[in-house]
Amino acid sequence: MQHNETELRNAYERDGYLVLERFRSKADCATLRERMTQIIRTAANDHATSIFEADPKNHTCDDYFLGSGDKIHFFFEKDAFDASGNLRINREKEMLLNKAGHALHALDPIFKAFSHHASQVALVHALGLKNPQLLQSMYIFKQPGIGGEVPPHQDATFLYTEPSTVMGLWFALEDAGKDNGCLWAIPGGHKEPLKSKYVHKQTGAMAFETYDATPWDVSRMLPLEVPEGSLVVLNGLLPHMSYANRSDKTRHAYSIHLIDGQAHYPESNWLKRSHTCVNFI
Ligand SMILES: O=C(O)CCC(=O)C(=O)O
Repeated sequence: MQHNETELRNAYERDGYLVLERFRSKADCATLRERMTQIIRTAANDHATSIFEADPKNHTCDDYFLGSGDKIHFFFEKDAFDASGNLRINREKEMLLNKAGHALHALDPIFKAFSHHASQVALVHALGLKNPQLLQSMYIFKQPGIGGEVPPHQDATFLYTEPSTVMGLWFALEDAGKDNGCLWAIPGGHKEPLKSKYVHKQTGAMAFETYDATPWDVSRMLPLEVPEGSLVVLNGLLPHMSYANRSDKTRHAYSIHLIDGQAHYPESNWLKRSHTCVNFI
């Protein structure tokens, strides 16, 4: 690794995130973007029309979402449709998607190779994961004009271990700035407790268990504007968000989430660990 490991770990522990500019090459980013286009075109017969909503008030929890842990499923942007469910704008399918997930890292060889890059394996070990396991992957499109806001949240709401070990690796596959919906985060906010958990109830239904309903103070969020190829590492307890993309620019990102295999992974997580969890080597 080019960076000093102790400095990286100290900064990660202090701030709850790291921004590593141009961690991956432009060629690697282009390979992933092109591969995603191919996957979408090959899946043209996939008629599912689930819409992804990140807002906890309307969070997507249909069977298509809950069954996506070991598949590559596609989710549309809410603003692509009108109130009657008809397409509002005339664009190719690939320009209407919100995200694809959640097993790209396990099912597609190109995404698998990108995800397991040796530099990332070294990094997560340096940051303290003893037995890193790769659990889920998402390709996030943040489409021009309709890319929706991702409200402030902690990733440990959606993936939790005891103790909390979740770590997100978010790769900017294109330049991400304030205009096209870059990430924002509260430095040091990972030291605050988890506000809610998305749990699979014994009834089979999904629900948010809320421990603190106070909204995050968005005035404490800093923009993480990064050039293409940059990696943002996010502690699972770090409050972060992204605003809507109202620009005419795309802002593709690829995000993977890891846990430490030494920690307990409760069965109440929406994602079944047995499905796609792989050693991060
Ligand atoms: O890419 C985005 O806009 C948000 C991503 C995010 O919040 C996440 O990966 O946890």
